[in-house]
Amino acid sequence: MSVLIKNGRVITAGNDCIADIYIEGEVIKAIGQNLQVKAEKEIDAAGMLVFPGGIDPHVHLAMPFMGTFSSDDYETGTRAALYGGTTTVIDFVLQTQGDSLKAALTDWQSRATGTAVGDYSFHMAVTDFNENTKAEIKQMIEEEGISSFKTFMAYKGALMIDDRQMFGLMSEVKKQGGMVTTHATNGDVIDFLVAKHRAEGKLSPLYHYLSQPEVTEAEASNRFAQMAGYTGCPAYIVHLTCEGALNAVRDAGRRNYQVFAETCIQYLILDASLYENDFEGAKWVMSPPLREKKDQAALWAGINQGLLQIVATDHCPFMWEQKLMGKNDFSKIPNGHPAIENRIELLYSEGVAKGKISLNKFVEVSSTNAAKIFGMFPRKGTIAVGSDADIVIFDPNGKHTLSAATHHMNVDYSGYEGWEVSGKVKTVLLRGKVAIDGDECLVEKGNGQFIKRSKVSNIV
Ligand code: DUC
Ligand code: ZN
Ligand code: ZN
Ligand code: ZN
Repeated sequence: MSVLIKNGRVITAGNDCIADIYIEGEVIKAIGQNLQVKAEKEIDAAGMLVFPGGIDPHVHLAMPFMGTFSSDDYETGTRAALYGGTTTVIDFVLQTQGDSLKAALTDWQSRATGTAVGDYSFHMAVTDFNENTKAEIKQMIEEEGISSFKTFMAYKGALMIDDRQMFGLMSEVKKQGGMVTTHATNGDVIDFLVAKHRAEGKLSPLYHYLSQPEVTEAEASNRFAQMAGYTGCPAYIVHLTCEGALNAVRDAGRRNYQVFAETCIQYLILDASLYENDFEGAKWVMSPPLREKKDQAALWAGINQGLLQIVATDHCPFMWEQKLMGKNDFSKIPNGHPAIENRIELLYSEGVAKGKISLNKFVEVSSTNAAKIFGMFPRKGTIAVGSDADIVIFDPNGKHTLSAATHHMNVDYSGYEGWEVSGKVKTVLLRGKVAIDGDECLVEKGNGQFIKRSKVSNIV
């Protein structure tokens, strides 16, 4: 199959020009003005923005968590991602403590293989670092194409590792050419505050927020960054939400440590006032919680200063029925919110259209940097000859309203109900195939490929 996309405004991290893109099979064969080629399919993209398929490196599909499972599986989650202009996602395999990394990987593969509609990869979450796990790191990187190792500094019990394990893991991962990532909040302090609030009978979603103050994240981010600096291990902080944590990253940079960081779309545009709406606030119970307006300003600045390289989602949807598990106790509300489908349109609308970030920066943080940091560049993350033809055709004037009634995520509410966005994902190509055409999804369950990733190159 060959496709010619004509006359679009082609935006990459470093370019912005009107051009045609010629695709043969799964990859881009030529880019230029007035290309004289015959293709089996022509798409007129005049007046449209054309940019690389989004990469969301932080999603949780069909994840066992807090006694339930996140409600999007690989089929519904990656399909919704495609509708929203995201062609590749990276999910987290969670090791079961006492068990091997390989066993967890096999489990996750069984849920994703033959199910995903869009492309996907895995991070490996190490929840029990010991001599056996240590021996598996090299194999994960070299044989499985999994070069990033996620850790939790909170969720004591099933997920959290202590600093001794963190240090050991960083030392080994550095040696093998990988990266350590973390959920950077101080689990012990959070557990103290959760217990205190529960003992005082303070049980509404607001107390989820008040149990994870900024200091819990700033402290853990700094501790993680310092350990990364000392061990020399490339490091990455997921879902960074606040000014204090951003300053920990800034300090690490001043010491020439290699600490990358991601924020998520919700932290840029929503704030903690949403927790004041009684149990309605459960829609935004996620960890870390939403923060303050001053943090939003810090995060936008952090993007433009290059301190935050990626805007992801931490997509982890739960049905309202599942959220109700915590009706009488905030600590039992499954943590997470749905955004996999909304990220690109919200970032364009709130970021580019409102003049907070440039179009090139938008492409960088929604796609290119994730491909570079996580070892998929230049196959993914750009529009270039030889790259996978993962392409979004976007109508910058496609105003519409976000709603659970029209979204494709398997969740019965929207965190953005009634939100007006100023642009719309119109057509999406995944490896040369038209996957989304307006309201239609033209690719099937099983179309998504597992993307093996390379060692960490250290270049962004
Ligand atoms: N935070 C969430 O909100 N959900 C999943 C895991 C996490 O760290
Ligand atoms: Zn997390
Ligand atoms: Zn997460
Ligand atoms: Zn939309």
